Amino acid sequence: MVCLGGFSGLSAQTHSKPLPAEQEIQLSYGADRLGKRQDAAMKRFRDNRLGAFVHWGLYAIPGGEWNGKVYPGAAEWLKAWADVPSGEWLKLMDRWNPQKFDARKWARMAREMGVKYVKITTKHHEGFCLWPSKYTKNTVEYTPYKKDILGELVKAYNDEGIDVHFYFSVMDWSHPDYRSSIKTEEDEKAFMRFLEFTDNQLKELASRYPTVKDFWFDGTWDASIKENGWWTAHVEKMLKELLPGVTVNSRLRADDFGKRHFDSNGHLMGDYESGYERRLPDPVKDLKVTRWDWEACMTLPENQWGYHKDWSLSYVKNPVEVIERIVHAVSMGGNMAVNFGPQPDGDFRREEKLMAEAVGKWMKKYGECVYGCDYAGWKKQSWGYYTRKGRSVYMVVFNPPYSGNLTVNVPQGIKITGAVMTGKGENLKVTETARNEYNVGMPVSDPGEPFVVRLQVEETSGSSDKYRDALT
Ligand code: H76
Repeated sequence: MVCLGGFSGLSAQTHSKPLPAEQEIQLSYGADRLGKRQDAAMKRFRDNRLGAFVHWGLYAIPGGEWNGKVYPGAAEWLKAWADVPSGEWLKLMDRWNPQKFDARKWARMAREMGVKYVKITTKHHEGFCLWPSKYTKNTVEYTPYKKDILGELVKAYNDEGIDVHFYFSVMDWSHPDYRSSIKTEEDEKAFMRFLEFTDNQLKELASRYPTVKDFWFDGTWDASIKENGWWTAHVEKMLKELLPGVTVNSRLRADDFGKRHFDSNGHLMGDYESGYERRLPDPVKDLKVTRWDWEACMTLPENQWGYHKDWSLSYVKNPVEVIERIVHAVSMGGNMAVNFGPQPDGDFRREEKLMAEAVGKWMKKYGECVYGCDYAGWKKQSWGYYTRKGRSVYMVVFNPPYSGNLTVNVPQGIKITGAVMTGKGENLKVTETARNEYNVGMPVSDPGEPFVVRLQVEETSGSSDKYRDALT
């Protein structure tokens, strides 16, 4: 049932060029739309830009350690690393009693960090549900804590104006009917029962928590699921009928031929691409990502999503590195979800609290270069990244050059008429240095942190439509 080959699912976002329309293959379960969704719900998803991911489940209790041995792999996969049978793993439920859990505190922390949405693991691969599902006993209801964690979180985040997204693993290591591959008629029958069980759980989530804005599917890489692409199309349709406007990630989807994320004609399935896990597209070479919506997600250590007690096992990113990844994603038209793995007692580890605080402080000052922003269409410079919102183009400076001159190459027909430090209002010196090239001077005193310059931009009469589009 454990499919470690599953990690290959992460590289499935490889994208082949779409075929000329007349050569396209007829698909029953391929993309049902070309190009980005432009409705209000999708715009909101996109404009939010910064989100948090929360991985919380039974795996937080052992925190990467089983029978005295600490496993360096991802803590939420410990059941697989230590080869723990389901019956034994689920005994952790007797110890699920997070006395420090306070949903309102979590929501305040998210607000302080400046995230506009939170993606919560409703059920990870282990099969333990954070809501009292009536379709299984592996839920919070049958723990000493008893209460509906998911319900409390949805309410608390929504009360703070934060959108809630649901992470849901289709692969379920604790369900007797789950199959990673189908070899016999018996397997087939069991797996069809499992798909029905999954439909029921999803319908249950949609009706119990109707404010949910997004479903982010994971654990969809096994052969059994790829061979049933029809079911992934059905789930997308079912959720959209139940919850108008809801968004669904590409990772859910497989087409008639088991092709994932992008269908056999090269068109994105689902509403946004979701393969950038712990990595980002190259800012120069991978501009194709600006043609569709996408969301990346990142961990602070190299690869820990659930709580792991030993963070000395790998490098841990500092707040500036987190901020740089957020801006990098936005500069290429993507979202970023920064992960948290709460402790078994319901509190957050110190490192995560400090990170959230530092990111929040920066976002308060400079967040206008993130929220509602998009790819600017300007040539990348080594000092950092561009983002844009309507007529404002932002320079987000991470590496000021030794010269103190920030080079800006503008597209044909664009003129820079001013440059202002975001947060401070200081005007920066702008010098035209060549055709379509400017130098923007550094602020007088060193900001001591990544900083943001808002460019005032004008179009001259010779401006091509292409760049007019980039500015409106
Ligand atoms: C592999 C894998 C899973 N996908 C990430 C988002 C985590 O949930 C990890 O366990």
